[in-house]
Amino acid sequence: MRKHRDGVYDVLVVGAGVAGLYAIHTARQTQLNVVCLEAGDGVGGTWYYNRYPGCRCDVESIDYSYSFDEELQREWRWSERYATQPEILSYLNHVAQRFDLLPHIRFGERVEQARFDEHRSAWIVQASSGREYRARNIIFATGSLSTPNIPAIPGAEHFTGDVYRTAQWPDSTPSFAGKRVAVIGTGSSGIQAIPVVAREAKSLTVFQRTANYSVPAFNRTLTNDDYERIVREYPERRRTSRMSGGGSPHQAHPHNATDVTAEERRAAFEATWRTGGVLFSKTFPDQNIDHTANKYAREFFEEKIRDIVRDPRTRDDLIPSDHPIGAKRICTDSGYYETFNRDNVTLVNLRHEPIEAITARGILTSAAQYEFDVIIYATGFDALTGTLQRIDIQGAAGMRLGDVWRNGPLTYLGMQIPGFPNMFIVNGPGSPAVLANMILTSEQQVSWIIDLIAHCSVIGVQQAEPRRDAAEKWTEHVTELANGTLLPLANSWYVGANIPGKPRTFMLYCGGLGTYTTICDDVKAAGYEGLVMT
Ligand code: N01
Repeated sequence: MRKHRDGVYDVLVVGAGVAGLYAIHTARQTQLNVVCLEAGDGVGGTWYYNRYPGCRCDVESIDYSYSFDEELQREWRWSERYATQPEILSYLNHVAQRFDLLPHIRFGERVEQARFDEHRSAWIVQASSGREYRARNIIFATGSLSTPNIPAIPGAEHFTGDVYRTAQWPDSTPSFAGKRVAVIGTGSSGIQAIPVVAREAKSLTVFQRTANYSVPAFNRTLTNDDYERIVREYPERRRTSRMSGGGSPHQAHPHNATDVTAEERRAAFEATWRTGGVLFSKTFPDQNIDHTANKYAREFFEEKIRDIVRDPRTRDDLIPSDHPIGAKRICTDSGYYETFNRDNVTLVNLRHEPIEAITARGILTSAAQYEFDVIIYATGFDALTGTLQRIDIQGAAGMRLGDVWRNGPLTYLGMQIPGFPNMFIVNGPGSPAVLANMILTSEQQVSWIIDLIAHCSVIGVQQAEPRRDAAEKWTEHVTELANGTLLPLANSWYVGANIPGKPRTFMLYCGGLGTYTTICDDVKAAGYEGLVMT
């Protein structure tokens, strides 16, 4: 691989997931020399680590796929409407091979420190192997959800059975046959794993702290006819998706929920319910803004769940009462609520009986001692900032990222931070990230970043970083937009509420992918307004 004469890469990418792979490809296409450091032993990021049973994407496979190469788009055949983790991982491996990205990736190489050398205008990176890398630019493609949250439950280390974490699942799937299994956590991961584990285990006990909203996926296989139509519609589908709020072609109802009749409302909710999953949150334009509109959506949801779950107490426990629907990402399930009608499944409501400790034989709540052979933690992530804050990142004058972000993340366009020249984040705080289709957000942000790097190289700029006032203005804008919605009202990972001590701030840009793209394009067209280039 070609390096600069002085051993400094043009671009060092951290992470070989969806964004990292595209960053390698784009850098190469732009004649930049690039190296990627990946902590895991394979490509895929999220899809490499989250191998738990039932793991799927909640965005349709034909949308959750790269759009940058028409042949790839035409030739790759997704087998189901919502792809499984193994199928997505094999797709990402295919992409890495097809575009010859593997020679650029150093596997098993975790970045421990990244320090900016102002005199050389280069990042000096220390990796877990002890090797040092130097690069003019560093792109953290480390994912929004890549550092698992491991709750500090007293006595957890004393449990003598098997312990699994959905976010760090072993390569070979363990058998739960004949076993008494506990799952802690009912977010998207738990909700996907629970129905599958329940079918195999002798018994399954689900420990739920906060009831969540989940909508069935209505998953199905994709036929040849589907594919003929998809290939025909792809150009328009992609165009609409890129300019949409969520990065998929689905549009909300033309009127607000509060402006239509009860019959029209019901028909619209029924239609998006049948479309499946997280899309239910996009039924009406005012659903995530207006309490009354949100209440209508909650009532519709509640009715559906009451029709499914037979046991009255379990039914009551499963219905959320403490946050608006959609203020946490709506989960997408296959048979989640039906699972609680099985004789071998029990729900424990931790609001009534909190966990006090984990013991050698199981879980002790304030009401009972439960015995298990297996405990599965589906307890989420230190999202958006957690991974970056665990790396010793030092910008100009030794400024540490951990200090700059102590009271919450500060970014310009979610991609750059003042005081950290030539450093970029993909799908970080201040960007749409998980509020949209992350393959399209990755393509959009990586393209913008690589264009800027190429521009600097052409015009002889050594260092580019945002002005502090520009970053402050952007971050205030991100907060203001969120405050105009119901999104900050849940104790979600969007606001850092799942991590004790994390500053509470709504971290994502919720103005939609299309608007965000236009803003980024305008900044570029205005000669990278808001940046200081030296
Ligand atoms: O994590 P979560 P996740 N004691 O944070 C509970 C994406 N994703 O991995 O709500 C007891 O949502 C916690 O309870 P509470 C998607 O963006 C997508 O499931 O904090 N319980 C909660 O129930 C998603 O939003 C897909 O009260 C504890 C659960 O653990 C994001 O990843 C699939 C606890 C964590 O839920 C995160 O989802 C999977 C404790 N001490 C993930 N600590 C798809 O594409 C935490 N909990 C479908």
